[in-house]
Formats: sequence, structure tokens, C-alpha cells
Amino acid sequence: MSLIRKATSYFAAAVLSAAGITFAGAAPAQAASWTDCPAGDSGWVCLWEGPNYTGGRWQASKAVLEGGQSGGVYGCHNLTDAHYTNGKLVYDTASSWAIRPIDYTEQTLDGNVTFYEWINCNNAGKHRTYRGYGEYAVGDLSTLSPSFNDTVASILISYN
Ligand SMILES: [Ca+2]
Repeated sequence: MSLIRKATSYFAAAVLSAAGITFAGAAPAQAASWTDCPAGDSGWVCLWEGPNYTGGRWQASKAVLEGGQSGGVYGCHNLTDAHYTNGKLVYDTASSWAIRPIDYTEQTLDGNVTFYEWINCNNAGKHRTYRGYGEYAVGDLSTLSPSFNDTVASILISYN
């Protein structure tokens, strides 16, 4: 093998090696999951801009939601000023949601969670309630009957 040819094959091997390292280092993006919504404490409610828990995420603990008041309704939280992690407005844009349970060792709260298509937790519009301690996730709100895609405007934490 000539000196030049030797140098060429060494160079080719080095390029292959570098390409291999680059490929190995490009780990695939972690799949979006409803478990990105935190669990524990008083429980959490999460909304995502896109279906299947994609796009920006908005999250709030049940304790914070319960302590609020909108339109004179205690425990009601309007989403008119809420933003996802990507900065976009939550109001009327959520396409998936999740409710994570409380930390059972602390037993702090266990409120029911109701999503409303209208602000001020107005029952005259469509609404959907999830009860008590459960853990829930809906990856595509357009599959609910009636559809809740791009229509969540307020959330109520209640006890009964
Ligand atoms: Ca959406």
C-alpha cells in the first residue's frame, strides 16, 4: 500500500468513526406522555396544546385551583390568562388532558375535577367531571362525546 493510499483509508476510517459517534449521540426525542404531568401533593391537573400530550403543557395543583375563584364561583379557575410551557394561550386550545392523584401518604386533598367549555365554570355549557382520587388521561379530546377539543375554558375543583 502506498503512503497516500494508507493515509486515505485512515481518513475514511476516521470519518466513519465520527459519523458513528454523531449518530449514537443523536438520541431520539423522548415520547410525550401523560405521566409528564406531576403526581403527588394535592394532585395535579394538566392540559396540552396538542393531542397525545404534545405541544406546550399547562399544569396546576388542585390546591392552587381550589383556592381560586372566578365569576363568584369558589374553586373555579378561568384559563383566559393561562399559558402553556411554550407560551401559547391555554384558553380554547387544549387537545389532551390528565389528572394525577394526590400523595396518599399526606391525604391533603381529593377534589373532583370538572372541565367547562365556558368561563366561570358555567354549567349551561358542556362540562365533564372526574371524581375523587382517580387518575385520568385523555390523549385526544375530540374522541370524547361531546368533543372537548380546543374548547376548555375553565376548571372547577369541588367536593361532594
Ligand atoms: Ca389544540
